[in-house]
Amino acid sequence: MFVDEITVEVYGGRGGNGVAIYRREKFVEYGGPWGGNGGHGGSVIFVGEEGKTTLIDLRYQRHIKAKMGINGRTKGQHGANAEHTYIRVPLGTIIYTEDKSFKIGEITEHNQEVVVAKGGKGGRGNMAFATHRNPAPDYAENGDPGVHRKILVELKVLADVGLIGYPSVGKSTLISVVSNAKPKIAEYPFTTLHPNLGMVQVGDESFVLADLPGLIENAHLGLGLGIQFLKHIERCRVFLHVLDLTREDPYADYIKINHELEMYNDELLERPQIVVANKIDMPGNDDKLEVLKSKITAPLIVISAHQRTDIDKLLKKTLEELKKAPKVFDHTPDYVKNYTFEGDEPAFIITRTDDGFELSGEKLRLVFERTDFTKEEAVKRFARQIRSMGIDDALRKEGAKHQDTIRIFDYEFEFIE
Ligand SMILES: Nc1nc2c(ncn2[C@@H]2O[C@H](COP(=O)(O)OP(=O)(O)OP(=O)(O)O)[C@@H](O)[C@H]2O)c(=O)[nH]1
Ligand SMILES: [Mg+2]
Repeated sequence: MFVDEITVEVYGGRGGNGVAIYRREKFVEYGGPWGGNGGHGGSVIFVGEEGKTTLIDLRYQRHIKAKMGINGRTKGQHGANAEHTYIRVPLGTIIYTEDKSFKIGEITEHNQEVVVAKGGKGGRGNMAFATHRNPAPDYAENGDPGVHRKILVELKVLADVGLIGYPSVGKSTLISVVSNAKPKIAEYPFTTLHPNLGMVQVGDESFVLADLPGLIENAHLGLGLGIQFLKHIERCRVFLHVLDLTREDPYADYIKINHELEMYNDELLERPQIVVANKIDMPGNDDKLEVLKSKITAPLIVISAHQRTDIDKLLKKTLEELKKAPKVFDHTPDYVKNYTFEGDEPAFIITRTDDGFELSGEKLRLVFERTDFTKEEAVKRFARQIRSMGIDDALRKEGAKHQDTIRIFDYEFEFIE
């Protein structure tokens, strides 16, 4: 089965906790802090895999969770960083936030990596907090939570050259004789239900060819296999427009298919096309061929895919056009570079509740998550940290009074003046 769009949930691993531990040795009178840092959580990383052509694997893993970092230990030993979780995806995979408002990344090359959910940083152990003023801190940080989000994963097949044309004109037959691809071939329309990719070798050069499902009139409106496959031709730099000489009016077919391309995305008409008149082995079609020759200005190559007539000529011409053709980029705007929580969001948000105030915000959450609330010293440190963020002043400005309840995530405090 072919899957080219899917939503999955990804979870970066939580960072390991730092620990608060003291040194106890026979001849050391005052043991110092000796707790190590936690290891970093693993990230979920998508990696490009040349041979893959579908996102089907993701259908069976809708929740992808990376491993947690290991907690710090005594003797100042740091916990190990968790291994990353790698998911192999086809080239041409584009990753968006669930609502598609942001593009997180795009994979166009073999072994290229895109981090889709970063793991959390490990927390610092009490050894890391020791200073002259506070040589024996009795607190450590918890690890940061990993990024958790829903992502929309979309595949737009990445091929250099795309085969387009009506059903049954011989597109699959052609890819099967020029490449390693083994598509289904049959005389009924819509034999090909999803794109097939093949590597075509021409001398010591090569290109990737895509066999696409047949198009019919009004495909751009959803007819036949329709629009869902038109997106796969958007990335091809050259089209082989296959015409079947045994059809009634191959020239009319040519016009109609080009119209479909134009209606879907008018830029597609600017891509170089080579017109491939197929099935020349079938007699009685000379008149139709003459019409094509007189009316079509694009390069025209006459072949028989079945008999392998003039295939070399076609491949040489294709390579020639490919060398001249400009690169094609995905046009979805790329916001990934400024898509971070830091900077975009306020450090904290104050909302009024029935009995007091509620605090939220990504930065505050991070400070909160790092705090080990079972340790009194850690709680005091948390209070100092949020004071330095300006939260006390802001609460006062919002009208907070002595003994008002302040809720911070699942914790409650009393406001003390
Ligand atoms: N005589 C002749 N028949 C051909 C030639 N090339 C393909 N065919 C036949 O045409 C029929 C359709 O071929 P396919 O390769 O499946 O056509 P397609 O364009 O991939 O069709 P869809 O996948 O339905 O879009 C098959 O019966 C082929 O054997 C050719 O050069 N000569
Ligand atoms: Mg086919």
